[in-house]
Amino acid sequence: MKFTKESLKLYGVTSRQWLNNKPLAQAVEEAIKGGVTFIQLREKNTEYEKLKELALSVKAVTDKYSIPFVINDNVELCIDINADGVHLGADDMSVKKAREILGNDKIIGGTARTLERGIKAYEEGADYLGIGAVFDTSTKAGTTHMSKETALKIHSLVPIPTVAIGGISSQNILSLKGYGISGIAVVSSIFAQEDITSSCIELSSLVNKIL
Ligand code: TZP
Ligand code: MG
Repeated sequence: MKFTKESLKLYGVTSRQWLNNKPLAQAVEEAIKGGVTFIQLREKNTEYEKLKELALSVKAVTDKYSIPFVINDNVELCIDINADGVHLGADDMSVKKAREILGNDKIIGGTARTLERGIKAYEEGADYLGIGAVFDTSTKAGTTHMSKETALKIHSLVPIPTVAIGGISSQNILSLKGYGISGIAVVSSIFAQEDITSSCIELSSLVNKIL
């Protein structure tokens, strides 16, 4: 697994709530076959043992395709299963502490709702920033809107790549042209879809037009 800004092009964030009985690892494999370039395990309200079982099943797939695999919020689980890294929001362990614990070989992503948070995450050692929410979303409560102006400011002032998140679908991707992003991070437009592979093929070809 090699991480570059190209890895962020089509960043899949898991949520098994929409999968009915399909195993999460199968959904992830379908997404990768459609062109997903990065996977974050984000399964809320899940106890540790179950989370670990899910993480190991997904890691087997991401390792098979050499796709970076990070864990939302949970540095302990990252170490436990030797994932490629973590993604940390404002309420999670600081990027600084996570970098101290994980060392330089792991990927650390930070959520930045503002320019200030983006600068802080960068200074503390983040490898990339998740920025948003660029559109309305019902997948996560309490998000705040990020304007194109803020996204561009982050792009010009923070020297690590950014990936946009929040309500992104094939219908609105093209309006992200000019945001300075290296990719899009998507939950429902991948994992809530009947045909995950086809959805990813479409998202992947659209995202090529805005990078
Ligand atoms: N962080 C900001 S918006 C969001 C997260 C995790 C959810 C994005 O989900 P969707 O379904 O792609 O709008
Ligand atoms: Mg978090």
